[in-house]
Amino acid sequence: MIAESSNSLNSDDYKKMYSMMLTSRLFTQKVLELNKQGVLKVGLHPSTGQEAIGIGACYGLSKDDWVIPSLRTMEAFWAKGVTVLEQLNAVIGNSGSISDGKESFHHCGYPELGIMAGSSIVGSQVPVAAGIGLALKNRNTDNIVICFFGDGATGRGDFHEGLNLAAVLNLPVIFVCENNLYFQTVPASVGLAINDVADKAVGYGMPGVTVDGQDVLSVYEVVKEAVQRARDGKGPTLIECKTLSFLGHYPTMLKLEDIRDIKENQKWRKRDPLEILENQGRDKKYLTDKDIKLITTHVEDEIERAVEMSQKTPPTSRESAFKEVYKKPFGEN
Ligand SMILES: Cc1ncc(C[n+]2csc(CCOP(=O)(O)OP(=O)(O)O)c2C)c(N)n1
Ligand SMILES: [Mg+2]
Repeated sequence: MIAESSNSLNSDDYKKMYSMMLTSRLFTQKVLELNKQGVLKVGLHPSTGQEAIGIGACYGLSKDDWVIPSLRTMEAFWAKGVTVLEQLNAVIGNSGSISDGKESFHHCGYPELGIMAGSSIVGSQVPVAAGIGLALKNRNTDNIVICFFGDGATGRGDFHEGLNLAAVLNLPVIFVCENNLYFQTVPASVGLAINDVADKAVGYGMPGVTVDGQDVLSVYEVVKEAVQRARDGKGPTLIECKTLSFLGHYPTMLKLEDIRDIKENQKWRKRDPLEILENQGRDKKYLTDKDIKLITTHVEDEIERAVEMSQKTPPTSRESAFKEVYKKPFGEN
């Protein structure tokens, strides 16, 4: 089933969603630029082209609802209230980072905002989400957890265990697959015997929905329905968002032209999630050209300020590497 966009959002919502999607787009651009200049030691797994998924899915969640991002779901952080400066400090790994520089921003957890730290092991967040769902259920809350992962993760045992457990125990979990048609360099068609990841849901006894991952309003509506189902005690849903990472897997390591079909890439770029929302906003008169200009200036300023402030933030100390870890420095008990 492909869902249609509906009308439950107002002009303010359109502006907020646009602003957060643009934050991802420009933040990524800035980090990659600083990395190229040698100012930043690391790059990132870009979500460019996929911005509608995390924003559409997380928009309107409370801080008591949980999310676990994939290595690409940058948008979940903005939607849950993390600032550009906090995320930039986390990319740099300086003392302003929530983990004191121990994690790249994809894997940072912000427990007070309901963000569970993800993991580098593809798919390992899926059974963790079932665990969070079980804890929420046992506490008799109506809170839910959204778990993001890529199409590649759906071939892992973790995926099977997590979905099976969530269905068997009727847990409040929404599984959101960012189906960007590739696992790193490998086309999904090589590792998946079916076209639609949502079809896997039937094997677990839960609803499976395919949605246009370029359309933030459609993603929002589909996830909202699944969230309500989970809050009502009706159990988990698998949602597949069709998309493409416009910049490929990790552009500072792997060149797009070496790993992707450029014609396919160009075709997808014509369905840019930001442009789609701009057009939807103009049609409804919720987002004017003046609004877009103002939002762009605001986001650019915020990123520039964050770059300046992060450069003034001290590096982590040697001692901090041994805080909150089991292993003590050599020579200590
Ligand atoms: C278990 C495991 N195998 C391999 C890797 C290396 N790796 C990192 S990202 C990635 C691709 C994952 O593809 P997908 O789940 O579709 O997510 P995408 O990167 O496309 O968003 C791979 C193979 C890993 N981190 N963990
Ligand atoms: Mg993928």
